[in-house]
Amino acid sequence: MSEAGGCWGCGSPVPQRAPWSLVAATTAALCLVSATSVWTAGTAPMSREEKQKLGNQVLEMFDHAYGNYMEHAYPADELMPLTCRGRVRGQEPSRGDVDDALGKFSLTLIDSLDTLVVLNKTKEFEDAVRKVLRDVNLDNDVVVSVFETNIRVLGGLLGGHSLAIMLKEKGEYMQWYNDELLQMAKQLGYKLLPAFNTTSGLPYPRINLKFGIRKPEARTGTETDTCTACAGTLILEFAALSRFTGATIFEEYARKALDFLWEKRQRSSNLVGVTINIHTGDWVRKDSGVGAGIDSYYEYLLKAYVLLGDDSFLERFNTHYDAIMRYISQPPLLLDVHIHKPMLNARTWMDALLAFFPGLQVLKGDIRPAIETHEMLYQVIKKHNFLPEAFTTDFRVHWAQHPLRPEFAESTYFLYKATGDPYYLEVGKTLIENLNKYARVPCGFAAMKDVRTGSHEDRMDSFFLAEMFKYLYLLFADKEDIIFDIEDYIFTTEAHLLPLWLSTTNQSISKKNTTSDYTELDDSNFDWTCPNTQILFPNDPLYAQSIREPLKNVVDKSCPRGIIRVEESFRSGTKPPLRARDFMATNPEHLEILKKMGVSLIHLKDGRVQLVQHAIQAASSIDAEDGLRFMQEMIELSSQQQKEQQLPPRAVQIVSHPFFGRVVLTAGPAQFGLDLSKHKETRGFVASSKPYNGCSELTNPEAVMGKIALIQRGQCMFAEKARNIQNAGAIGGIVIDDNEGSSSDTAPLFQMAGDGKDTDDIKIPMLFLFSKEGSIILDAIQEFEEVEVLLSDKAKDRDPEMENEEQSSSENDSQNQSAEQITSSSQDVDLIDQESPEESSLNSNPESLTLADTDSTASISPSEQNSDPTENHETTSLDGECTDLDNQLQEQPETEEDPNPNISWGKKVQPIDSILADWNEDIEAFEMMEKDEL
Ligand code: DMJ
Repeated sequence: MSEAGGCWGCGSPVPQRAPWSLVAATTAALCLVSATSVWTAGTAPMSREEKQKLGNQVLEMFDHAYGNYMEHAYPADELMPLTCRGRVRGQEPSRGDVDDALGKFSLTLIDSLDTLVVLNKTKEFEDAVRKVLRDVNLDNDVVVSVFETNIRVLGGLLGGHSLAIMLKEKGEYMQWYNDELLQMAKQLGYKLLPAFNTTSGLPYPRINLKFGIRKPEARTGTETDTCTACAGTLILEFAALSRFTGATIFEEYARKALDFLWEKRQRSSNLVGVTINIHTGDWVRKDSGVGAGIDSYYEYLLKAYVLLGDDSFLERFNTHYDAIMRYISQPPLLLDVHIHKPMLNARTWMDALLAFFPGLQVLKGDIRPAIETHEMLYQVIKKHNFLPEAFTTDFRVHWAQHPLRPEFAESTYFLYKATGDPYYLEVGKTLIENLNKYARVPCGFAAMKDVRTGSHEDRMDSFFLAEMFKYLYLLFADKEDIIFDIEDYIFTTEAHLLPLWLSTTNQSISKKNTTSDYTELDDSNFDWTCPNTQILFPNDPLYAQSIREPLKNVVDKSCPRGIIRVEESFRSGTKPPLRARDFMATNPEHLEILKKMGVSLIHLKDGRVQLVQHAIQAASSIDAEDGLRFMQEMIELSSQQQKEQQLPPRAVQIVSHPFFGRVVLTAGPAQFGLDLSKHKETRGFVASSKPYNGCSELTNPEAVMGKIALIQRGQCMFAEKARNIQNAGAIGGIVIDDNEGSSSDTAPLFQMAGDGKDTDDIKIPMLFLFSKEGSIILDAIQEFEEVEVLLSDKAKDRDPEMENEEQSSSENDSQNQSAEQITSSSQDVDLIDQESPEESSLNSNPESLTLADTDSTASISPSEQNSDPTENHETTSLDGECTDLDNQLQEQPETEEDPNPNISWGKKVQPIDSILADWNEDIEAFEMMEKDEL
């Protein structure tokens, strides 16, 4: 999908309903082909040399990631780039669901197979295929995610097979190849099939590779729920497997699961929820977006149409797309809503996975919203260097990790192909720079633990190699840079390549088992055409730029449109008489109002205050409603306060050779000592204190004088340790956890509390590292006498002097050396297994306010939901700052109709029973969202 690949789903220049299989490549070429050549203004065009330079940089980065994986991790599933070793499941502390991708099947190697060919590394591909055939065992007693195994391993094997046969046909490479990867894929396909043994046909989320589902040894099969994407992202791989092998069962099973999801869509909104019960088909989580949990379900509907030429998939996709654009899309935002009440936002934040959506919109041919959302995401990236896992509608960080996800690069690639706007090449260049600057470590690329501090996680996911390098390389590549025609293939969600000729092969199962329930839809619902880009771009080469321009300051001057819907419910004349932020528990007038609203106030023994609302005790139904709204406000205020009270993590950055600032460790702050967020960072060499626990006067003051002392956690209070090292002349301290194997990857970070006494005497900065992060420093000391670190609130740019020093040493030398250095085994730090007394002082803040929701916990009330766009605008303008976005938003004519005419969104008073019923549903969804994990 390179030159014009942005428009696979479009049919404009061909007769409607032409069989896709016959027209895919030509249609795509006609759709967007001339965009690059007509560019005359806006971002300056990038020269061929510059593009080649960037392409070569991507190749070098891939070598760094892949080379280190092969050298230090293979045959393990993934590389741990900070400790420079393989991640073997069972040998590392469990990370929960994330580990379900690891099946002891050399995941990263399989996921990288077709990337090697795209990057023109044919010899390495040949070698990698031989390794897979020789070493990989698919019969391990390990429980894996069906979804991840399908997209990464089955997809990886099929992508590898697709390119292996292409190469074989060319006559130079892979002449020995005899469909061995396909045989492995088939074996794996059969291993996944028992997961579909449910009445619904939706697969279980997990399966044991050796024992399947049911057997007691399987340790799985009791799950009741799965995510929509998990059940709806199988058709490309399963259909390809069927069509390559002639074994129809795979395509049949995947179609059946898709049919079931389609049947279960919420009929009035045409949306699907995030999780579904695999036995009953009931929606478990009724919130709906285009990101985590749903994303690739939509992607696969459109791509299944492209690959299989089956109209029903396009019809389904278009029906959902219409609903997405009606309810979820609030350009440039994409905000989750409730499937039953699609005018009601379910969240005030977005997750990073939705960054694939602009790419999918390009594929569909809807360029304008794709440009808008992509630009908004780029503004977020410019602010934080990477896209945080979740960010709020006013663009604050919600979840600070970034596991090197490729979705934004994917959308950038498709937008470039669609528009030919060199702006997107510049975007790609920024992505490359940020990866090298902030994520590159001596032994690969490390995920960001916290984009705010720049700290790392010991993790390099296989999708980084499967997707990121492919999209970045293709972005800068010209046709002649790739050894095959990429337009003959479609990308799976993991960016594996499947040949489009599969659409005409073994089609026998195409229509079997597929429902034909489209009677309520007519042709006008189906968008068979793309915008005619031949007209669009030549006439206005600044088209994309003109769409981006109003969004340039969207992040800096943010207008949190997503919460307007919530806000307006309070502004539509029905806000509670007392606002949560004004409430004072000592004000008798306020207490009187609370009483009227049925809210009682309980003083807890520990000094906290609890609010409980019994709607039944309110003076009237309107007061009860006010009370519920007050509770809702209070919950939001309280959670905001709690967030503000949490000190953000800090960073320990190793700046001496060979790290040169590249390894950044997540550290916990202290409630005492120098506040690193207010002061300049502290830089110094490290030295272990004696005694190592730092609980008494140090016996080695000469060793720690002027240095940053390392101290082990336990046996006395954190503040006591700080005083002892300070007295010995240390300029800072790092407390290292005494729980062997603990890591900030798996344990929540905390603040080191004081000792309940005045700690003003402690002047030096103190940070806390979990054992794994601490051992990286301890290992470094073993290897080098001098290890210098920087304690700060945010990783600092690498020292230019260090950069020069680093550059001057030969790259190979430096890499090999550093790899050796950090692979050395963990130092035995003589751990003492004793409860740490300091933990007792880590309790909750007694001043904080908690809310009980025994009778009612307020959530967003639907009764005041107002869909009037002018009302939206009024609210927005009151915020004062929302100039650019505001104008942009005004320009969007809102044509949506009330999907459910039985609900009066503007009605002021709703019967209390119905309010409570609504709320119960919302609370349920809200609680689910709280548990939400990407
Ligand atoms: C990839 O494994 C796939 O793209 C999947 O669909 C969801 N996202 C991850 C990478 O972020």
